[in-house]
Amino acid sequence: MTELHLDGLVGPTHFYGGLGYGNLASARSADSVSSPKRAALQGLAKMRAVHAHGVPQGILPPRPRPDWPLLSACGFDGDTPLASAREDAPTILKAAWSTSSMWTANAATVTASTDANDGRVHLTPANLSSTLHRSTEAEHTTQMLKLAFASDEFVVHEPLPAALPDEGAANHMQLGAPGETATTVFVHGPAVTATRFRSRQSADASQAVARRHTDRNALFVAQSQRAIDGGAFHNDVVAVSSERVLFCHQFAFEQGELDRIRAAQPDLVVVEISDDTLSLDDAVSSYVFNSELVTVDGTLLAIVEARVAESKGSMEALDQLVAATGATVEMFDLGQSMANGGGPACLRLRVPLTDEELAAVDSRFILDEAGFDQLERWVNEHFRDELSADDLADPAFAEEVAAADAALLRTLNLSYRSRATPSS
Ligand code: SUG
Repeated sequence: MTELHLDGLVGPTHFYGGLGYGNLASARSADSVSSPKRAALQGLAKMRAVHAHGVPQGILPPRPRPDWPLLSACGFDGDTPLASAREDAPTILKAAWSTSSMWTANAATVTASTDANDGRVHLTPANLSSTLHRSTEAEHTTQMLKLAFASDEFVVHEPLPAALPDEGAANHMQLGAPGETATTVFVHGPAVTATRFRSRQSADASQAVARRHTDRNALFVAQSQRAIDGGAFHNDVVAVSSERVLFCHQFAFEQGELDRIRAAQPDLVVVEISDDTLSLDDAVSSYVFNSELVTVDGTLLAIVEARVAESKGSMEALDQLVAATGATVEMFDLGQSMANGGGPACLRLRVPLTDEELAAVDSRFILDEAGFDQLERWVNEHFRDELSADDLADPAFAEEVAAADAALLRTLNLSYRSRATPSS
C-alpha cells in the first residue's frame, strides 16, 4: 500500500474572512491583510518536501472565483453584484470569494480497498453544510474527484444530503498496519447540548458514509464537547494518526472513547498527551496535533508547523511522540494557512492505494518536480503579495482572478465546467 497525498492548491483569493465556525484562529484573523502569494508558496514548499521523501503527492485545484452563481442565487445579479453584496451582505460576498477548499482534509472521506467489503476505494465528498462558504465546495470537489478517480477501482459518491453535516477526513482515522484491514474511526459530535460551539459532524453522517463505503471495521467515536468548545472544530485539531500510531490530547474524545479505540486495535501505539503537559488551549493555538504524520518505509515523519516551537508544552508533546515512535520531525512555515485555522494536516487528503490503484489515478492531478516548478511560476505571475477585504468588491480583481484561473487550467491541462459570469 502507498498513501497518495492530495493537497489543496491555495487560490489567488486567500483572505481572512472570519468565516470559520468554532475556529478561533479564523475569528482572530478576521479582516486582517493576507498574502495569497506567500500562502500558496508555503503550501507548495510543504508538498515538495513531502514528495522528496518519496510520498506520491498531488493536488486538488482551487475553484474558479468569485462564485457568481452563489451571488446570483442570493439576489446579487444586477450590474454591480460585488459592490451590492459588500453593501448588503458582506458575509455572502466573502463566501463567494472563499478559497477554503485549500483544506483538503475536508474534501472527502476515503475508505481504502483493503477496508471495504467490495474491495474498491470509496470517496465521499464532504457536504460541509455547517457553513455557507464551505458548503459551496462540494460540487467542485465532486467534479474534481470524479475526474481524478475515474476508473473502475474507485467509487466517487455524491455528497450526503445537507441535513447530515459532514466534514470529511478531518474526522476520520485509518488505524492499523498497511495492507491489513484497519479500524476506521469516524469521529462525530457528542450527544450533549453544545455549551459554546456545536459540532460540525453528525453521527448520522459518519454512519451513512461508513455504510455506503461498505466499511469492514468502522468504529464510531464521540469527540469531546470540551475539545469543540476549546476550538477543536474538527477532530484533527486534537488527534492525528498514521498506521499504528495515534497522537492525541487527553481531552480529544468523550470519556471512555479512547479505551474503545484501544480495544478495537490492540496493537495501536497511543501517544496521549495529558492536559498537565499541554493544556487544551495551548494545543489548539499551536496545532501540534494537526501535524502531518506520514510513515515512509516504516519510519514515521512528522511535518510540524514552525510556531509549535514557541509552545513549551507542544514541544514536550513532540518529544513524547519521538520517544514512543522514533519519529523524525520537520518544521515548516505555514503561517498564512494557520491564521485561518489550517495546519499541515488540514492541507492534505490521504488516499491509501495499492500500486495498481495509484497507477489508475489521472496523472494530471499528480505532481513531479517540474509540476511544482510550473505551479510556483503560476503563483509568482498571478498572485498578489497582499489582499484585504476591500479588494473583494473590486471588479478589476475579479478579472485578474479569472485570468489566473484560466492560466491554471492550461497549466494542468484540465477543462472543467467553469462558472457562469454575470455577463454570460
Ligand atoms: O473550516 N477555515 C477552515 C479551516 C479548516 C481546517 N481544516 C481542518 N481542521 N482539517 C474552517 O474553519 C476560514 C475562512 C475565513 O475565515 O476566511 C476557514 O474556512
